[in-house]
Amino acid sequence: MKEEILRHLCKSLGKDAAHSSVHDWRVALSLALRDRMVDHWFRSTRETYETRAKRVYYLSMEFLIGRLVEDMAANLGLVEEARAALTELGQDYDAVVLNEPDAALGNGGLGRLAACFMDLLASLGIPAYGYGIRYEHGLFKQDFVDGRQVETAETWLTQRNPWEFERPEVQFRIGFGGHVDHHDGKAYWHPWETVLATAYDTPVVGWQGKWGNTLRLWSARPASKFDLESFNRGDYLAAGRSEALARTISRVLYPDDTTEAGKELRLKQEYFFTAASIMDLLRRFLSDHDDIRELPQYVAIQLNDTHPAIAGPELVRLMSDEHNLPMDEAIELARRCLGYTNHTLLPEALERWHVGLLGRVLPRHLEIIRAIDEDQQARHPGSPRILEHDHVHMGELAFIMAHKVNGVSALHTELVKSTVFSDLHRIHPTRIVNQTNGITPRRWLHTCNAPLSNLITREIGDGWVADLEKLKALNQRTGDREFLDAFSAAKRQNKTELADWIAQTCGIAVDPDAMFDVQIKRIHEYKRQLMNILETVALWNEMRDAPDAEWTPRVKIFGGKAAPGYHVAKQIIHLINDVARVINNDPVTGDLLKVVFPANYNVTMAERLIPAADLSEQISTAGKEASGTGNMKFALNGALTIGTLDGANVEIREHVGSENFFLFGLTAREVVERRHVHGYARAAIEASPRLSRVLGQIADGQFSPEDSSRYHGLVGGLYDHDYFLVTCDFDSYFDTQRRADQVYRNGSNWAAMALRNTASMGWFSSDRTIRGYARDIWQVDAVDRAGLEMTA
Ligand code: 9GP
Repeated sequence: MKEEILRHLCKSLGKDAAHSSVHDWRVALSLALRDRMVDHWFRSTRETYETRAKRVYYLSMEFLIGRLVEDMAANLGLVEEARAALTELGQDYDAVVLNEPDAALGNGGLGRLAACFMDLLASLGIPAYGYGIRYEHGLFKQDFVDGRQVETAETWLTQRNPWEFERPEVQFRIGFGGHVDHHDGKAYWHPWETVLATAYDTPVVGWQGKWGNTLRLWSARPASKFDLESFNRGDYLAAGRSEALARTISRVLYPDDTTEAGKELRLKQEYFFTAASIMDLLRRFLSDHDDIRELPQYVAIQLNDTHPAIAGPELVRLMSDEHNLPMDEAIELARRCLGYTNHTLLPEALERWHVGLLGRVLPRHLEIIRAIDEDQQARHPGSPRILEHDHVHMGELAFIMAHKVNGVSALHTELVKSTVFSDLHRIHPTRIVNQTNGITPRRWLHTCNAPLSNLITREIGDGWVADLEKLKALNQRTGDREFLDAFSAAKRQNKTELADWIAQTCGIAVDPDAMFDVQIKRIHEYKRQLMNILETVALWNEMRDAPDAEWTPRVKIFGGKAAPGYHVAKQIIHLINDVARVINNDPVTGDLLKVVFPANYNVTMAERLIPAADLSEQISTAGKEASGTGNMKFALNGALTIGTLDGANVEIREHVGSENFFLFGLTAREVVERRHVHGYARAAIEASPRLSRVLGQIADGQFSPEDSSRYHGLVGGLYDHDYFLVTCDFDSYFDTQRRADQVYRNGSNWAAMALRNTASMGWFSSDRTIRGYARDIWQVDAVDRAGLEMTA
């Protein structure tokens, strides 16, 4: 390893060890690790061709990969070797690992799930490709200026990305706009604009390095030649225009789509990567098969949300316009290949495109969508329409074009059946299935939490890393004082490290013995960070009223970004920072209560916070969080959950036992009923002196003396249209928090409850999830090449 690192430093980077930076060492180490992956990767690809195995194609606008060095080293079993090699070379391994930029090609749960799935597909030896976009700028970087969120461009690609292989030979022409001619019973699309999709491949090797799959990300390039004539005329801008326009498509993750131009760009991004992926998989299939009718036997395509839903019409277009299949047969064949995962019920996230826009950008696809709509009507008269009120409804399109549609937790799947897709479900009663999300235990315990991971391995061996259900053995230790002490010591070590990091990055001193209460996720009204900060103020009030009473010291930790155009979410961020400033400087409460909100939450920060958390905040309005996966990561790392009966919380609670979970709040059904009660929010506030007081303080500018009316709108909104029922759940949340305080004061009881959480989370490994998809949706075999035991 040492020699390989030095060789890369010299031959690949052209650097001399004596004059190399941390960055150089990190790239050299990554290249050395990548070398070790390549053989496994080639072997896997060869085997897939030889056995003509069915391949899974996972189409996702987002892959929230995070850093890869540790992940790759762990899967290859090379962490110790890499550490030793760098140490011998006089380098600090941890600093080298931390030098890697956090690849944030995603917003949150959906993108992180896609990354976990890539790990598991490889670990289970399922031949698979992840397909997405190689964004030049991932999710924006968040800073706080006077407590306000400020966004700047993220720049992960300004340094060399050592993991990827550029494939200039793998290119597809992607058309936009133009018109469609029909003659001799055939359609001919003449796009007005064309860009090239170029592939970049990252090998993804599973646990123990036995199988390698590919994450293929597409980058946009101009299809036209460089305009030398304009350049020679001195018109340099004109010469570069087509290049700039083409590159725009893969420039940023989630462009602001509140403008028409933004909407068009987003639609082009979706079509760009979907079309390139479909063309690529068809090319691969046809290199080995003659009859396109066999496609469903060899190809399973999973649509991660509706973003790649244009895959249905694109497959139909290629099969009918280019391979001359009748349209109805093409529709049926495409359907047999496609599966669709729904990740949200929020109406604003279920995509709809105006027919004017879709017809302008993708005229042939609009015709095909009409044909699919008619085909559905002919087979099922009265079925919900894909095209309605001048819009193309991508959820309906994805549903109708998929042979299976899945929700991501038991509750969410039931709600998918009974709400957004109730009519389609009645027509196709076996199409919707559930696949509760899962997480990879490799990244989310083994790698991110060394103290706990080592303790578990000492106690029950290391089989749990591959088969998480083995953690169940720890249930026998919940009465073992010595083991509980060791378990608490591992948590304490993580908390101490986090406290040091908080002191360095936020300048706030926190006590590692206080309860670390963590809410990290996108900032959204339904996730109710607002309720958390209101509860913080209420607790602060009561601590100040009786500072000598018996309190459990708390550190409230927040992390998350608000979408740049989401005004209320940004106000919530501002409020948390304003409250933090006041509370953290209050000599009366001192160490009893601190509020910490480090900027720029990302995967790396999650890996730091989750192992150190005592309490996991999963407090969404019931019925709104499709699943959550952070909830699983926390429980696995021995945090207790305070949560509502929402998303996967329901199943987590069933697994860890209701006595080891702090439940509060209205159920999904009660939420719907409560919304029908006239003036429910005002009534709830008036019935709660505690909440009224807090809202009064915020509205009066107690936390924003420089601008006392700053939160009038936010507070007024709670009185008038508290759609997410913060007011109705507040008292029950507050009381449950105090119950958590009490239990925390009895340290060994808390530790036993936390251990039960860790021990019971085996079911939430994405091994189980991927096996479920393989069996129920893709009809492929999990070959268990990595020696993972079959638990499903
Ligand atoms: O909001 C859901 C989250 O609950 C879920 O865990 C995640 C993965 O399934 O998907 C999120 N949805 C989105 O990010 C957008 O639909």
